[in-house]
Amino acid sequence: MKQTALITGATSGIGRATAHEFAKHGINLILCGRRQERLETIQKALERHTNVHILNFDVRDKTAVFKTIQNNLPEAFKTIDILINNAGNAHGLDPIQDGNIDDWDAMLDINVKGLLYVSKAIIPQMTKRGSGHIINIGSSAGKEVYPKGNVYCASKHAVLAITDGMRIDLNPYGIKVTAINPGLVETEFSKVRFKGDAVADNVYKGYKALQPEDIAEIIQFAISRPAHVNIADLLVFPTAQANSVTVKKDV
Ligand code: NDP
Ligand code: 8X3
Repeated sequence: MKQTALITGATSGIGRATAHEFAKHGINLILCGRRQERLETIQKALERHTNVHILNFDVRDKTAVFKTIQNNLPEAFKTIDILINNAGNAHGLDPIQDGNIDDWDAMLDINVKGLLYVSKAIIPQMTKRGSGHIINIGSSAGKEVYPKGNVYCASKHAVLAITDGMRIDLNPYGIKVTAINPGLVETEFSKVRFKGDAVADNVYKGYKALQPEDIAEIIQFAISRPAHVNIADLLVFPTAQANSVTVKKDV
């Protein structure tokens, strides 16, 4: 039986790479994001390999999340075996005293509350069936706090706490819950964090950062373990990175 995965943040970076990886393995895909044109382009590219349905919603919009997931899924996509909670970003990199309140709202609303809304919309069918796999994309920023990381780090610490909480509460239902926590991955992440500022161009320079495909392969590995194996919590860095502030760069 073909499995079905719902991936949030599938229009870019880790989410898009995961969609490609899953398509290679014939997994049915529900791809979510806000950029409709990108969703359609990715759908077209992947439909050669598997069945693809696209859903356009902002994870911050509680009503849209529930309405879209409950009402806009064709019969063939209604049973979701794998949920990849990936949508998220950092917004800004400022000391707490200079932080922008809109950035704080965005990070907490998207990275934390958005993940909760999407999970809440999907968990009931998993508990009912007594099966499912939820993968939350955390970050090394959820394991440690770095200078000016304050609220982004808080949002990713929250993702890890929620992941642990889900694993405990969903344990009676046989549902796997996994946190994948990457260090520096070369995506649009820095463009979003620095709002297109030129500083974003330097984040991945002078060393080989993780590529989104590296994370996608790890996610594929996690979802393809035998039924009795759950990867609970995985931290992955580029070789050049030892922690959030230690990165060996060519000068
Ligand atoms: P990208 O910026 O490339 O991708 C972010 C994705 O999230 C996009 O598809 C975007 O889609 C989606 N998204 C953002 N805001 C919303 C929203 N309000 N509603 C719905 N979707 C949204 O970044 P990454 O691929 O790097 O990031 C993916 C995840 O990985 C994030 O949770 C990030 O925190 C985490 N991560 C990233 C690391 C990195 O170094 N890059 C390291 C560790 C973790 P759209 O704009 O179309 O809605
Ligand atoms: C993304 C990695 O170091 O920019 O979560 O916080 S970092």
